[in-house]
Amino acid sequence: MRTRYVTTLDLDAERLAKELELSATFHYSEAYSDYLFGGPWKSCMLWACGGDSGDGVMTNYAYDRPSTFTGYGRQLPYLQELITKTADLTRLNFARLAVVANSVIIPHRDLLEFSEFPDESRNTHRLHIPLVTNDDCFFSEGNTVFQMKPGEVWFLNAAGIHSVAALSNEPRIHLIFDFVGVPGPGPLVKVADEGQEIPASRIVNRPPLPDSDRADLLRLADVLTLDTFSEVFSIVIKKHFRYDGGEDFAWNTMTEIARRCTDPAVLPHTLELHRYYTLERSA
Ligand code: YCP
Ligand code: CO
Repeated sequence: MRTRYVTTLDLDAERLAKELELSATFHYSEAYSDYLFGGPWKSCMLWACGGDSGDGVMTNYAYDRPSTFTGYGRQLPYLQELITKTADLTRLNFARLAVVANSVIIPHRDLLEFSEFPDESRNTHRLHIPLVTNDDCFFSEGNTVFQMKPGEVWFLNAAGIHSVAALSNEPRIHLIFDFVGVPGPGPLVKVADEGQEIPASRIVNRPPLPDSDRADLLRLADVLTLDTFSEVFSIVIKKHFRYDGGEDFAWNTMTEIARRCTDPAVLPHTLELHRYYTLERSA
């Protein structure tokens, strides 16, 4: 599924704020926080296979049972309405709230752990609706950095390498849908589909990374050890969102810094993480 903008929904600010306030009292899973440097990845299932809000680990749900609203989803009538009017519920496996602040996500591919799942239950299509966001939130797919605004509906290619930055303390709250990819009577979304590629107005035009900045980054080799790995990688990922360093900049640069550092454990660790986050990961 290619990344594309679908449409913009008119969010009811008042009803939304009320429900987000209530949802703040729910238990959020911190599963997948190992993908982040900075604040955790917090998620809360509103609709799930089997109906249990579960532990947030996408492979740990009852894929053999029908999906339905969870106990949390049932307490949020406005978000229920939003989910019901947006998605073809017959092919919707999950809808979750995801909250992140002050953090960057390692460039990664999702859905790798579902390779053994049967087609009828496998998550293949991912949709985002930002509910709360700000100018310091960025998404990247490959070497394209873009921003999604509140109420916009986007299909995101979760199987491609993507990354996120939420560079302030203000929480970024998205509603995230995962669908099965089997054919159905109609489209996966019930809202008017404008079917656009990433609109130019949403793309962040980053200046090319100056050579001197690249040299500065490579000198992080002087301080890179396993203990400082997160900090160094986080600096590299932040650079990717502000400057265009070319295709696969974050992983290439981190690997090059690891190659230059004195701790011999760092390079194999980097290569292993690269494999895990972008190539191969079993359930
Ligand atoms: C997902 N993507 O499939 C994960 C969540 C970050 C990476 C955390 O939802
Ligand atoms: Co992801």
